[in-house]
Amino acid sequence: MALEALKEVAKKILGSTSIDKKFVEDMVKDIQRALIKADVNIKQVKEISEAIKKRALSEEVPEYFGAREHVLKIVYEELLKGVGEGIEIPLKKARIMLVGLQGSGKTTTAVKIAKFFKDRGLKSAVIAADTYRPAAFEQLKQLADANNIAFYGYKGISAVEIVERALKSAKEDLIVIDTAGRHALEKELIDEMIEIAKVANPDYKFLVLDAAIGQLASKQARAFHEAIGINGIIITKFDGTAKGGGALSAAREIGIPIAFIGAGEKVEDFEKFDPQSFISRLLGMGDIRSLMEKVERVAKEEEIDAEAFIKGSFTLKDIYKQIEAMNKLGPLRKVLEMIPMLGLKVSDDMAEMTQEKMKRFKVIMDSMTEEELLNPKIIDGSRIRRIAIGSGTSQQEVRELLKYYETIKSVMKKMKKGRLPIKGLKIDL
Ligand SMILES: Nc1nc2c(ncn2[C@@H]2O[C@H](COP(=O)(O)OP(=O)(O)O)[C@@H](O)[C@H]2O)c(=O)[nH]1
Ligand SMILES: [Mg+2]
Repeated sequence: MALEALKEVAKKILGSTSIDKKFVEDMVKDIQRALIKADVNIKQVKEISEAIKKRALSEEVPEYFGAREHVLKIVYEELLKGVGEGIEIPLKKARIMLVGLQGSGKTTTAVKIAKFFKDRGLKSAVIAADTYRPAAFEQLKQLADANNIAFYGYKGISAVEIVERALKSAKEDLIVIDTAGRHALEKELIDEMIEIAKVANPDYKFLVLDAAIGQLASKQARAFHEAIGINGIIITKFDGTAKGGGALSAAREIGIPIAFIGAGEKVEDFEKFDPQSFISRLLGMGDIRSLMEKVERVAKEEEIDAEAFIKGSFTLKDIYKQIEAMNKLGPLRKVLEMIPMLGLKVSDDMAEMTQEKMKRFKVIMDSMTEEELLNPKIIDGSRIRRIAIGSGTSQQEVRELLKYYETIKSVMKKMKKGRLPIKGLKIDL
């Protein structure tokens, strides 16, 4: 998938040695290439990349971020603007009507939606209102049965009559109406959609769009919207195409939210569209925003002394604070994904550090004297033995902690010349 290239962009940002004009320009070009390849519409590519460039070159880096984090945040925010809103569907009684061209994925999606809400506690059902395709009835019934979803379908009557009859007997909370498509949006199809919508009075009319159509998504969505008025888009087959950006940008362009994304043939390959986590994942990171907020908050709380690093008087006490800060940040893996140096540069050694290990280190440091914490150089063999016994750990573990300290210290030294990645939090953790 072309958008995958954005992960590389994020990696480059976090791994960069300095964020200067040249870096920003190259980065913006990379982003443009990725978006264009993904079929995002050109106007939006321009808007997004210009906004990123402008902000990255002009904005002052906020106190609690380093330049890299700041630029990454800008990229994230501008991409987020580019996809627009999601849609919140409350867990209560609702009727959802699906429309879309033949083969776009309506029938599969009908069951995916029904299952999605069933998994969240609603009773759900599907209605087979496609009388156009001969096997449509069986296809939906089989899928519904396989997933324990109530199925309503009747043979020998019109689609409108099917919906009318089904709705009379269906008592489920969440009802999804699967309709027929055509190869193109023709009058007959439009008339039928309008008639069905009249008798069904759906709370949601969702257009099912095949991601593979790329830039054509915009024209198609517009046409359906004009014909019957849709209030959400479901993008399907996001797994199989490099062109998914086309459908994403179509939704934004027309101003219709994206409700769900289907990324596979299986019923489980389906998720509610959440712009923030979607973009975070495109950039290959956990939930960036919430993590950044946390980092900011913890940085403020801990007030780790930035001066100490600059002067190079980095002691075990800083490691101690670092570990405390880290505990507040939550799952280590997530933090490491986010934080540049540790995650990417210093890398594996530290990445492999488990939370458990951090706890052990803390215990070890609790058995050290103030003098040892402030001046780790004095910790010789006999002190190591004493500390190990006192903390109920092993000498090897104490040595490990000292080695960890040395590693971080040397990274800090190298960094002194550059900037501190996250001011305040310093070691970045
Ligand atoms: N890879 C992939 N295939 C899908 C997805 N959604 C639907 N399909 C496949 O697309 C084809 C057409 O789907 P169908 O639901 O029959 O489309 P309809 O004609 O609009 O009802 C089927 O082979 C589905 O298995 C998806 O998200 N990913
Ligand atoms: Mg179908």
